[in-house]
Amino acid sequence: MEFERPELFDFHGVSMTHYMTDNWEKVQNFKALPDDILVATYPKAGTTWMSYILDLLYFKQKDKEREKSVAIFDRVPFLEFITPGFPTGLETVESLTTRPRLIKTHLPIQFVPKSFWDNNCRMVYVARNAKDNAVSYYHFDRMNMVQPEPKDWNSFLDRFMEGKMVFGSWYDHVTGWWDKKQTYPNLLYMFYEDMVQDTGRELERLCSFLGLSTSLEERERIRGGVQFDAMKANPMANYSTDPVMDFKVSPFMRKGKVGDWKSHFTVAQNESFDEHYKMKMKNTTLTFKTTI
Ligand code: PPS
Repeated sequence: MEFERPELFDFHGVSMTHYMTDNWEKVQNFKALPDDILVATYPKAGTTWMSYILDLLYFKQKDKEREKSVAIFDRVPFLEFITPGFPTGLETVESLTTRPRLIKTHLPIQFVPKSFWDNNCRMVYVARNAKDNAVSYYHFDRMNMVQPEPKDWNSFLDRFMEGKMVFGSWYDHVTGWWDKKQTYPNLLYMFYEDMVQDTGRELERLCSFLGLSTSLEERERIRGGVQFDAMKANPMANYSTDPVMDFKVSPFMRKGKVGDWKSHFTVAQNESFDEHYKMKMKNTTLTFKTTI
């Protein structure tokens, strides 16, 4: 099947593509259940990693078949996604028979459907430092045929700084969710860098937020299964079964590192990025590690 790269357009003040907005009304009217768990991220911040961790925490013991034959994007559907040739994200959510439903979104805070708030649903947000996030997004847009054409790295980085990316500005996204966390206790805000640095500790934090009592042994088993190399080799987790992705250009599970930005940013790009970053992030208490 041939896929068409979309154009970006302004959607209520956020850059989007029609693959993320064509189902808008239905997405906005989505009826969340009180035990639904929303996995929210800016694209390329660790969504798949968190999704897979949650899936193993809830279903590994109960459903061995799922582990072998159901891809992560069918276990944790992408709520707003709508692309010809696929069931919509919403249809996939509605076909889930297991509980709790784990639901993925990249929506900025102001676009989250109201019923998630009305039902006081639990949400896990994962944030990743801007530089690695931009690099990962660039390679993703190169290999994903339903994303806008990324062109060259330099112009992509300029566009990232301007917030002209699918799902808008990284700066607005991470700070918007951070601000929400201050008043909504059912939101756990996690960092990709912390997960890389100490996956076991972050797993424990996650379990405590979810009220799951897992043994150390069980958490260790999960930790082993969600390591980068294990997920990269796992066809149910590595997106190799998704036809919109061209693995000849780049794998989905690319490097999984903190600090890969150093092999992409020139000295000049780094300086202007840092200056712009300071200005954009001057009013927030949110901070990131760019190396560990
Ligand atoms: S998407 O398309 O928005 O859902 O992508 P997302 O899953 O958010 O991000 C993909 C990046 O996360 C890395 N990744 C991991 N890193 C470390 N450990 C594990 N287990 C892991 N799983 C996914 C993946 O490699 C992408 O980052 P880059 O830097 O491109 O390698």
